[in-house]
Amino acid sequence: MILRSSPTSPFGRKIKITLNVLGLADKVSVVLTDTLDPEDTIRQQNPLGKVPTLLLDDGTTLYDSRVIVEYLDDLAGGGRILPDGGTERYRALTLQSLADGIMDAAILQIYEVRFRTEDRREQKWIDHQARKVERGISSLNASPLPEIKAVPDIGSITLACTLGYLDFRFDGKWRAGHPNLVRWLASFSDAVPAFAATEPH
Ligand SMILES: N[C@@H](CCC(=O)N[C@@H](CS)C(=O)NCC(=O)O)C(=O)O
Repeated sequence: MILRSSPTSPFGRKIKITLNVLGLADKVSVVLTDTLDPEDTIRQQNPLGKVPTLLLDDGTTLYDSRVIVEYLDDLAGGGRILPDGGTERYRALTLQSLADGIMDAAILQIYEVRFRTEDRREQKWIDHQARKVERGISSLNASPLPEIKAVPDIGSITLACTLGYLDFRFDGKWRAGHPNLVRWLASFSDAVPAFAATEPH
């Protein structure tokens, strides 16, 4: 299988960590993708031109990260990082949705700066996205956080990737005033070596 991704993508990092904790890393080669390059073949593989995109050996293409995670969990036997059912499953999926949503809001702020010249930037839009990140981080810090395990569930993996992206692009400003999350991320990093191994660069 081929994973289209980039070293900075937090959504791609979700998949790299998933592959590692499920013991599937040797079944996938990562092919570097430049989503800004109109000549990059990613646009033929995924009309949205986004990473992560997974190309299966039979020619099937899977996206986005949530679909790829489901596929890989099934491939590994099922119920490994996506709990099979009940409260645990929906807690993990909802945490994935919240952490994905924070990533989306963070990425939109970066794209506003990347795609618009300074005089055309819309501060109200940037602030609107920044408030989503702040509310998400505060609510997570105030809630019970998932137990740390060597094979974490998809909620934990996504949360770690989101915090890692905020460290990478926003100088770790989220850390101030959110000690529970800071402690949680340090424990996650200790328990899951794939987190440090996939640090964005
Ligand atoms: N919902 C998607 C989001 C993926 C996404 O936003 N990827 C970014 C990189 S982190 C991307 O490819 N951006 C290029 C673009 O929007 O054109 C997922 O879960 O995979």
